[in-house]
Amino acid sequence: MTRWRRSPILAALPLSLSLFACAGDVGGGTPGPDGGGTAPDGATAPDGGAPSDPDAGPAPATYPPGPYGQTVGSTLANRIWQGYMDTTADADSDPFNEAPHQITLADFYRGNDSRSRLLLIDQSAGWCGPCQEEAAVMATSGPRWMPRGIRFLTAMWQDVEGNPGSTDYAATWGQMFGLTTPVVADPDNLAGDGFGGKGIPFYILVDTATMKIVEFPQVGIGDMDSIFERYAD
Ligand SMILES: [Ca+2]
Repeated sequence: MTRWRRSPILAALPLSLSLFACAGDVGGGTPGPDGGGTAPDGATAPDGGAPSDPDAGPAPATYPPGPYGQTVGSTLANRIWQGYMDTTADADSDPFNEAPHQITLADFYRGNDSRSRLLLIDQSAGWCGPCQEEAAVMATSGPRWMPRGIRFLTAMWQDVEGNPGSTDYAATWGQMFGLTTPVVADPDNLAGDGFGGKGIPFYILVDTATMKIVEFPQVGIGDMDSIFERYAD
C-alpha cells in the first residue's frame, strides 16, 4: 500500500475531487460540530428490560479503565469526535442522511456494542490519493465485514486543501465514496498524533473486547481480510 507523507500535495489532486470539494464549499457556514447535543450518552432505551438488545438504543457508555497508552498492547484512551454514524433514527444504513453527532471510541467497545469484535480506525485526508483508493475499498469491505463484528471508523484529519477536517468534509468524503461506515472530523489529529505514524492513511486495529491496540497495519484494507477473519463472528 502506498502511503503519503503527512503534508498536502495539491498538485497531484484529481480534478474530479477538486471540483467536488469546491462544490461542497459553496454551502459552507453550516453549524460547527459543537452545537450538536445529540450525544448518545443520554439516550434512553425504550424499555429497561433488555440492556444488551442492540435494537434497544445506546446504553450508557462504559469504557475500560486505564492506564492508557498509544503502543501495541496498550489500552487506547476513549476519544470523542463529531461526525456521522448510522443510528436507529431511520431504517436505512446511510450515516449521512442524519445530523452529525458525537461519536466516541466507547461506541465501538463491546460493552456498548455486543456484536463488536474488532475496530479499524482509518485516518485519512482529502488531499491524499492513497486515502481515496482505500476509501473505495472500504466501501465494499465495510458492508461485507460489519455483520461479522468488524467495525470501521474513518477520521478525516484534513480536507482536500489541507484545512482541518470538518463535519461537512466528513460527509463529503463519505458520500463521495458511498460509505456506510462511520466518518468523523478529526481536526485535532486524535487518530494520528502520538502514535508515531509518518504516513497516511494511518491505521489502528483495536480489539473491542478490551480496547487494546492490536497493531498498526502496514497493508491496505483489501489485504486485511485474514486479520478480520481471526476476530470475526
Ligand atoms: Ca440513516
